[in-house]
Amino acid sequence: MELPELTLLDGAMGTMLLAAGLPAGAAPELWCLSAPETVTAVHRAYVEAGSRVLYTNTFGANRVKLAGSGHSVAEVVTAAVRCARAAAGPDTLVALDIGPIGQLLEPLGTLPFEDAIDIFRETVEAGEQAGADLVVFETLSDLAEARAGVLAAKEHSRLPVWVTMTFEATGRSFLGVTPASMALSLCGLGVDALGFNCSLGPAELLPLVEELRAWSGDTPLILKPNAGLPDPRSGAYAMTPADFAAAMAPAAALGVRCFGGCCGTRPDFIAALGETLRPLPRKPVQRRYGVCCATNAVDSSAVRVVGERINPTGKKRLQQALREGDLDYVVRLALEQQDAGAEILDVNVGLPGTDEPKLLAAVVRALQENVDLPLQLDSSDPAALEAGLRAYQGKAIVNSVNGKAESLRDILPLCKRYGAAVVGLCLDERGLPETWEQRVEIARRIRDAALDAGIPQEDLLIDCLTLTVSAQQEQARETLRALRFVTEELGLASTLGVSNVAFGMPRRETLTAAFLTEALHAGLRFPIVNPGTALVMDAIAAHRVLSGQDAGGEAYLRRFAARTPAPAPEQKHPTEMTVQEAILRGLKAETAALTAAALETMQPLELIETLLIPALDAVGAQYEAGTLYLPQLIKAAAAAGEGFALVRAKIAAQGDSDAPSRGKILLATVKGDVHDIGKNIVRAVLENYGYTVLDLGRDVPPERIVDCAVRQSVPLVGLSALMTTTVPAMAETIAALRQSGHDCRILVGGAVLTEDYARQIGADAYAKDAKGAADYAREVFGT
Ligand code: B1M
Repeated sequence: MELPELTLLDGAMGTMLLAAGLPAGAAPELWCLSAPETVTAVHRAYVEAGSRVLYTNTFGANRVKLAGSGHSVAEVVTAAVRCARAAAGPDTLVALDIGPIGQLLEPLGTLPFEDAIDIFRETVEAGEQAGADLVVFETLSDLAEARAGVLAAKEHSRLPVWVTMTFEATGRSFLGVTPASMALSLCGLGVDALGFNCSLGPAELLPLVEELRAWSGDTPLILKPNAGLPDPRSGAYAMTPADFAAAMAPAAALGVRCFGGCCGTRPDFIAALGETLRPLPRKPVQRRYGVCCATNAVDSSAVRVVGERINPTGKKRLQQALREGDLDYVVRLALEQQDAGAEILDVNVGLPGTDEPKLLAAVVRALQENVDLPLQLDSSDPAALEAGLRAYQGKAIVNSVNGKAESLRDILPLCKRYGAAVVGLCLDERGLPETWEQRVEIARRIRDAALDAGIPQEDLLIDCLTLTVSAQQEQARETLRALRFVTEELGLASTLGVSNVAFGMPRRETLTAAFLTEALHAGLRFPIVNPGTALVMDAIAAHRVLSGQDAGGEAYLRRFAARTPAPAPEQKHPTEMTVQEAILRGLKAETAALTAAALETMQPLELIETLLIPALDAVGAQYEAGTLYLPQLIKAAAAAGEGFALVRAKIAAQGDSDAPSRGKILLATVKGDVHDIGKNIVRAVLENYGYTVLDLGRDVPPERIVDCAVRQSVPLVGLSALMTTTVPAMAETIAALRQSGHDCRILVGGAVLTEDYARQIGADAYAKDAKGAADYAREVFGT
């Protein structure tokens, strides 16, 4: 689909329907069936304002959100496409609009990735059948969900695919995705256009558009922001149509071709865009290539360290871990390499007698949950590579294809389909060539095949292959000559596993580091090394200074600042980790082991106060500072949960379960709040003191709390809230309890509360911790 230089999209739909009488809280999509003429009237108003792409009223038309509505996805989507088509002129496109599913995908939530693809498939198929011209996924903040959408559309329809994601003022999506990761992954999957919607106002989004463009090249960009930032009190958007259009105009110089509006915009905003926007000369940009995971992109224009240690060859402990499904061990290897300076991790799980596709996918999932480094999937089995690539939420490197016809035929299409970069090994049906010229000849053949398969040459890394000098001394020169030619004459990036050069020789590190230095000098870009080898990493640090990649030698100075001559970089053995580090890294097994060890010498409450809570405070502070993202917050909470479970068990074991109850206490975390770690500690301590606790859980509405307190004649109700936004729900619950006439005392707690505030909202008491809660219970029950 060829897009004109400037294309006007439409503006908000939901608010237009609300203005037309849609009851608040009703599903707007259902109006395509019950009030189609109103929906068409909104579309028509946008066409009259100049829109040339109409988004169907199907934002929530998926099987999860429509469940219980009495209507199928196909019914709603068909009616919605009809509504848009009825307003569209001959030169207007109808875009099937698809918003987030409404459930978090694994591992953050419970929705499996393949189920997400299937949910999107259903909507896309209905849209294509109903005659939509393209499909647009919008308002996504999870790269996994965006990938699921694109794969669903590409695998089940012929429609062009657009994707817009929602970013925050931090420059990342709510789930920590960067514009670079978004661009690398989605352009790799072959989207037809990409950009931002909703999020912020135009002015706030322009720097992000600039970054997106640097990583997405010529792919058309979309900008559909809100009408500025909302007034925090009224929620109203402040921008006028003229302000909005003026703020959008500079985006034409940044490669934006599709302009529209989101929350707070109306047809007059689109009309103003039409009057104001003009094609502008494109600001020059340095195109960037690389690979990424969802939260971290690695630019391939500089030397990048690829960690080699996740490879079972010759490693008994890793072999055992892979056979037993001990993925924590694999994650530890990954973290050690990250700490030692790896920027990409090679992942090889090929072990005879295992199901490699299943294992590679599982390892990929475990690694991307815990480590924010891009992965290089290392296998010769196309089925394993496909399973790994499907599970990988980013742009991976495939290691490898070689010059054999079969390898090129089977593996390159996979790289193209999943948008991966690829390593090309200089060997073919005749084996490993002895001369540098023959290697270059194979590199050329691989490059041509990659280009034919639609893979840009910037996504190809040639491996000229390292042989052992102890057996074939002259081969080191051949490798280096091939490498230099590939770099200088073919203009391709390269990779090389260097340590093999020194096999069978004394002081292997010395020889490896020397060979690596020569290889870097010949143009090596992605050395595959053990980042735990100090000499090797020192050689890379030195090369970065000498080649100008380390500006001012700052990284070099930092590396050696605290060191006496060249010891190994610090590698922390898991047993030396602190509870805080284990929680920060989201390591469940380590947190449990370290907590269990600490419990041997510490009292449970002391351990909570001095180790677990400070660790979570550190996590919370980093989250607030924007240096850690929701996925890590969730992982850290899950790891801390392992520690808290052990502490609770210890508290319970110290109690006397046969003693008669000292009284009944109701506990709940209030409506809208899912934080329950603190409340669960309070429960354990109260039970330990001999009270019977009725725990209603978290996110509990006031009615349920009142109902239970009244029916069970509970004399003491304990409420917990952790967020400023949920304290009002606590006040509401207290008011409801008082209004019910039920005679009870109310105790409140949680990190956001204070004594004063507790009094203001009508509580009888505030406890700063679990022990304080037990003290107050003793006061209430007199025992
Ligand atoms: Co979230 N979270 N979280 N979180 N989380 C906070 C609370 C936050 C302060 C982090 C931050 O930004 N610095 C922030 C709130 C900001 C604010 O309102 N001021 C926040 C946010 C924003 C969010 C989300 C909105 C993030 C998002 O989705 N964008 C989201 C909210 C979802 C929702 O509730 N609707 C969210 C989600 C989560 C997780 C699910 C990932 C996880 C909770 C898991 C769970 O509880 N099952 C989580 C976590 C772990 C935290 C932090 C890091 C730790 C909370 C905790 O468990 N502390 C927290 C930052 C922090 O507190 N430093 C943060 C340990 C616990 C033992 O302490 O609960 O205070 P606490 O309990 C103590 C005392 O307060 C007292 O005794 C306990 C033991 O001493 N106490 C009582 C508690 N209740 C009591 C009741 C009593 C008496 C004493 O009598 C009845």
